[in-house]
Amino acid sequence: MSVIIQGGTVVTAHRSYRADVLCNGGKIVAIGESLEVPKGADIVDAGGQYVVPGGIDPHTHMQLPFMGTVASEDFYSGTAAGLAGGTTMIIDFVIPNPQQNILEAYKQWREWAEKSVADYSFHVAITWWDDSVASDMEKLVREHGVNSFKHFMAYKGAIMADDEILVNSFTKAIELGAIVTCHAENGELVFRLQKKIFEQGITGPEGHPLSRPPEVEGEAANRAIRIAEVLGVPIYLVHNSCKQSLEAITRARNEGQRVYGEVLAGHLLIDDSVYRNKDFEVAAAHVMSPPFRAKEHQEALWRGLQSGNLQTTATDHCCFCADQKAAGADDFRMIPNGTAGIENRLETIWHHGVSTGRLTMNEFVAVTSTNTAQIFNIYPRKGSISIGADADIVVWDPEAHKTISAKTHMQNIDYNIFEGMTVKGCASHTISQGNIVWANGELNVVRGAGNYVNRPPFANYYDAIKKRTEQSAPVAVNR
Ligand code: DUC
Ligand code: ZN
Ligand code: ZN
Repeated sequence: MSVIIQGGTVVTAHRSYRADVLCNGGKIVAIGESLEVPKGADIVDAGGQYVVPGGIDPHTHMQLPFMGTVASEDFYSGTAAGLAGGTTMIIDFVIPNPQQNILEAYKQWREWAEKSVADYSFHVAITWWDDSVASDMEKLVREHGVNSFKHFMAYKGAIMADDEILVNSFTKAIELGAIVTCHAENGELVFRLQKKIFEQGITGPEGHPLSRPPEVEGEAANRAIRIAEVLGVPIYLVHNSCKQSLEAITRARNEGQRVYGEVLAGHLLIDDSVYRNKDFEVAAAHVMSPPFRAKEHQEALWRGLQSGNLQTTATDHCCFCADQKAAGADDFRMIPNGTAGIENRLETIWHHGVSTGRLTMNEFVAVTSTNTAQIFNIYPRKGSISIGADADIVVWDPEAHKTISAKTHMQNIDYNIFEGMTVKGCASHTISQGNIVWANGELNVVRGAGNYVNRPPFANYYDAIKKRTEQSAPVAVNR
């Protein structure tokens, strides 16, 4: 079945131009003015609208078992909600328990993800270390299309990676041609501060940001970056929420280090006053890590995107409903960490980014799709409107209005952190694998239609780094 998108303006990360786009067999097969309409093709009228590559969310946690419960959004409902908002691919996380075989965990996540309605891939977290982890990392890269490994520097006593794990894993990653990613918060300090604040009698959600100040994030960001520098591995820092981690990234990039930074739509738009809300349910609904920050950090994060020191946007979509958040009613440390957003990322970033003049339309495409595809080595199959690319496309109506609400959203969670926000600019149509799956407010998805996307290692680039390192190896003085 063919789909033709007629009369729109194609917007890529690099340019904007008038063209029709023809999709067949799940791929883009023709781009040009006044394309002939194949017999029986579905026609999408994109007059007055933009035709952009489907969004890629590089950071989601569907049905994650976490903090004694399981995230309420599964791979079916989560990828469907993504399509409703113009996100056609996610990169989720396999998070093995400490001592759990990482290949086994990967297979478990693959099974859970089979119900996805849109394409998906996985970063794999390294939560412990021994020789079997090293050899399973190798299998994941060589046989299973994984090219990124995640490290949680927080969550002491659970999934935290200490410096020894970081050094071992980063060293292995470079051998394999994989990129390393980090959740940068100093877990030791968080543990200490949580205890102190709780003992001071602050037991409610307002204790959450107090126990995870920006300095804790800045320290870990800087440490991860410097470890990566010594070992010579490219590094990607997830969910930068504050000036301190942005400064660490900016400094390293200015020195020529290959460091990438991600920012969440939530961190760009929501400040820490939410934790002081008198209603426990509202305050707890915002508990995620790193927490929302004081306003000054938001403007800095926008400037990070504008300057190119932050390259990607994500959501850290990890849903817990009020009954799950209630586990921390008497102790903020027990509130499951996580908020939603996959459905609203593109529209909130368009409204607050493009409509305010902070980002150009092309930059919008770069930070919502193309840069992620490039950093994680799936470009131009994903993140581009080009012949031969996957037909994952969004028709973007810059005039459409919408007021975001948990009452109307598709996400499987009872709260929306953007509740009441009116945005101008929304996905009128989403095309996934060449099929129209979202049109004018209606979803038409097929359970299990999503495909696993293999991400090959960065072989050539890494070979060059290894060669350079060997050439500059120190020499012992001959005495
Ligand atoms: N932060 C969250 O808020 N939830 C899931 C994991 C994480 O790092
Ligand atoms: Zn995280
Ligand atoms: Zn996360």
